[in-house]
Amino acid sequence: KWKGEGTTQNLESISIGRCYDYIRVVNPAVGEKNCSELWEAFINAFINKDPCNILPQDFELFFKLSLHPIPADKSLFWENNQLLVNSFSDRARRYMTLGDTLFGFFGDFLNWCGKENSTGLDYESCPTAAECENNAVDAFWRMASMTYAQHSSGVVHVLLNGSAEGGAYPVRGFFADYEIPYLQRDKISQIVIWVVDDIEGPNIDSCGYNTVQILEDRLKALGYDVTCTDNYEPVMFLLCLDNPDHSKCTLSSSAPAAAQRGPISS
Ligand code: ENP
Repeated sequence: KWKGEGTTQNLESISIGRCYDYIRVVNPAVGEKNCSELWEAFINAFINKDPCNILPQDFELFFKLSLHPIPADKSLFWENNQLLVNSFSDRARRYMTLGDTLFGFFGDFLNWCGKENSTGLDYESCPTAAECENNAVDAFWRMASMTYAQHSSGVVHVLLNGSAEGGAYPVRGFFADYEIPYLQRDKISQIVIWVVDDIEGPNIDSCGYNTVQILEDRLKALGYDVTCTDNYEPVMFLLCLDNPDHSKCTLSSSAPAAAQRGPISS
């Protein structure tokens, strides 16, 4: 019926299992959460309703129950580089992206929708954003983005892809529409932007150019202290794991000569 993929098979087991994995293994610092109650709050947001009329507020109870503190200086926003950002954040060990919070972890990479006049899930198909903006998945991520932005504090980071077609900063997107407007100015000391190109990719955007300039201007106009760095080295190191021979991946020769020559064999 719809053009999009249907609900992920075994959604209930995956979500409840992820919830327990998160509170017991990934990030026990969040304390006790009732994972079955979270699941109920989650599906009650969209089952037995018109799948094209789901609003972020429908997930309010789910977000209230799953909310936990986001450590200061650990927030990392992103666009167009999900796999890179996943390895960089290291499941909240280094940074805590939205996908590394309990509420983001719960739904990451999954798909879901209900059916009107039925308490079942639709495993056949779900509406795409083009078919209807108010679908259950987008409503969830809108509320997730707003909640995450509202609870971010200290130094806030943004990792953008300088090789993305159409620009590193999509001027319409989750970051632009559901995160920036919900950041709390008085809790945020600085916004650090990193623009990293794909190793083989074109250099479409950089700090001070095109859409990155638009982002910098927007954040400054909102009163933020903004810095921007191109091809931030720690992220380059990660990219270089998969491209060790690329010229961009040669380590600069600042190490002492003996260290560069390697171990002395005698
Ligand atoms: P995409 O299109 O690269 O990736 C979407 C994929 O990431 C989907 O598999 C989605 O799970 C999962 N995902 C994780 N976090 C988000 C998210 N936060 N979101 C939508 N999908 C998310 O990502 P986008 O659309 O550009 O969104 C990036 C935004 O996420 C940035 O604003 C960043 O700061 C934020 P699923 O369940 O849809 O399969 C908000 C919207 O964290």
